[in-house]
Amino acid sequence: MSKRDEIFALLLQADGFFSGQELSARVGISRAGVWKHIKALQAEGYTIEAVRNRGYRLQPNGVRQQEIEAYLQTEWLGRAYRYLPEVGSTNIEAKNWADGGAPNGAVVMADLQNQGRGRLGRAWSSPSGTGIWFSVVLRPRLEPSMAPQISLTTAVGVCAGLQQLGYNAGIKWPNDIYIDGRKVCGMLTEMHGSMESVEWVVVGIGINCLNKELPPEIKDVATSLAIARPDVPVVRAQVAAVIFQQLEKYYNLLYEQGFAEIRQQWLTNNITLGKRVKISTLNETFYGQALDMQEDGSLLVKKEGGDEFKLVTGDVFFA
Ligand code: BTX
Repeated sequence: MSKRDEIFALLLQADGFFSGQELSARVGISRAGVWKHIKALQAEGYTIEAVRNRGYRLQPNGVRQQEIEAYLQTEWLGRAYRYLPEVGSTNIEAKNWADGGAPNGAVVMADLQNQGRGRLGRAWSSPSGTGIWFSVVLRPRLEPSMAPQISLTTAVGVCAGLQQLGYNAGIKWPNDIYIDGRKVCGMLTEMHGSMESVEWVVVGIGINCLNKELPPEIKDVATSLAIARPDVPVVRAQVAAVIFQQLEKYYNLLYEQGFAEIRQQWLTNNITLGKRVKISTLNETFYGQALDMQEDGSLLVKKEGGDEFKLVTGDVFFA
């Protein structure tokens, strides 16, 4: 544990103020050194009161490991955990960690991504102090052709977690999570392996939590938990831990029982089927009606005035 993590852990456990002198003695650095770390934690977005003769008092509102663990009930997902105050993209960090031997269920979490990525090279807005931006390393025993099942299972898990927390969440094919017709969460799944077997999958998940406002370019299509339900206080560490638990539950179900039950859950919670949609693939754009999500994860669409179309990759818009 770094000195900063030690200071953080002591402040987190303290019931009220913790004296600067005692922090300095317990961690084994000078009081000026303690102050330097307090400033750094404040710069990460933590509210830490500093009061003469009393010491420091922390308001835990972040996503460091100790905060997550206070809520975490999983067996394997999120038990190996790396927190980075700022990173380019957690998916890139997680892929590097996966290559270096990260265990199944390892999580990389950031407070801020300065190059958060969406699908097809798009950008994912990930400002500090607002969301949970994380990537999970999975080592499933699956054939590469079954990778879409991981993405759909992820959507089912995140949706279940948000519903458990009281949000009216639904899934837009394949794996965006919507509340009130707006996107609250996106996912980016990346895979590494041979033709026969998957070595690792990195699932990157971004959920807007505390944002009161969203950037102009997405504010009409996106939302956050705080915007969706201003009446519910949002604790990011709790949101993350609940979602970790639901993800673990549904990944276990996928591995133990196959895709059929996951598909049922997806169908129950989807907001896509039956709707008029605009489909955009690399080759064409057309309108139609979303009919079904099939056993292989594809979306069956009835083209307007035309045939049925099996969508494997592409974007779906409500039309
Ligand atoms: P996507 O390509 O489906 O969505 C990207 C599009 O969504 C953008 O073009 C923009 O219109 C909109 N958008 C951008 N930022 C947000 C936001 N914060 N909320 C709602 N809409 C937004 C979805 O790609 C996949 C996103 C995965 C993000 C996670 S965060 C952790 C991990 N690390 C990383 O770099 N990406 C993943």
